[in-house]
Amino acid sequence: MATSTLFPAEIEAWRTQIDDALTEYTRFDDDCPRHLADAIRYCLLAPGKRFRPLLLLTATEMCGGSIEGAMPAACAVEMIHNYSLIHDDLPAMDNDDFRRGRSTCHIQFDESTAILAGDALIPMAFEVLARDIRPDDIAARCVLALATASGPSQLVGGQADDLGFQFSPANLESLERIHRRKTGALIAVSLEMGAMIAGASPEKLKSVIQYGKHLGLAFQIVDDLLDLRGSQDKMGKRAGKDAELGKLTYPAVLGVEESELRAREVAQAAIDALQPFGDSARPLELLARFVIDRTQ
Ligand code: GRG
Repeated sequence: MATSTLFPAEIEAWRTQIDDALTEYTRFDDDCPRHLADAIRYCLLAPGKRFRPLLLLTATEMCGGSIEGAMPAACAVEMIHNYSLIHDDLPAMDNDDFRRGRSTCHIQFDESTAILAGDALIPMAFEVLARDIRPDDIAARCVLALATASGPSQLVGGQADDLGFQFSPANLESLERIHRRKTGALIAVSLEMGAMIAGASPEKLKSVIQYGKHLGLAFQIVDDLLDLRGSQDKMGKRAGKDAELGKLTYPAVLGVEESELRAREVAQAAIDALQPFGDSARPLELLARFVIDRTQ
């Protein structure tokens, strides 16, 4: 699964730093059982796009903050994202055997280890924020924002509705409500934390959150389109799973062409939300275009 050409070069360079920081955060003490540590590293260090941490660091830089200071939050959001992928792949949920170009956690290890690896990543994320983000009041704001975005009304609620709506009649409103929470919340909070850590003004904070909400939706529309016609080799996960599972998707509701149009429209709305940044909005504009044009 190739991940190296997805982002502009200057943003791409942060990927190695993110991977190094994640590696540091997965040096466990002797009380963490070996097979659990192996499962956590197997998933967290697998070649994902690191899209959420890259968004977070981009927001930090655009708001004048330090990349080093924001790195713990970039790792925390990737930990929550990874727990959600591990649990989503379980037989009780999407029952997937392939992700990021390799066997899913429960196939490579076993189901109970996969559940526990996902479980462990949740407190790890909050530990990293509480301990390594400075000053303490910003750490507390990050903890609250990430807990809210990954909680029962956002990430987990979106996932619950997504499972509940399988084989339901297609309806655009339900679909967008699911994806705003299941995909959009974590993307928006990545930008929010990145801006908060940089001490962004309320106006800029509002602007990146708005951008994140639109971008999350665009990301999901493209994800649905890729699932429909993407290649397993490029995506590193099985294509065609949504239809197999009877999932409510954009192409199922709007058709392919209308979904493509909607993705472009929503990505443009994301870019428009960046007005308070003027010319310095360029990096997030580029990321919005990458989301639309991505093939993995
Ligand atoms: C189990 C609480 C819980 C939530 C699961 C992650 C998820 C929610 C579902 C997976 C299926 C899906 C289509 C989710 C939408 C979000 C999404 C597109 C996830 C994949 O993110 P990428 O493409 O993955 O950024 P990589 O592997 O590159 O990090």
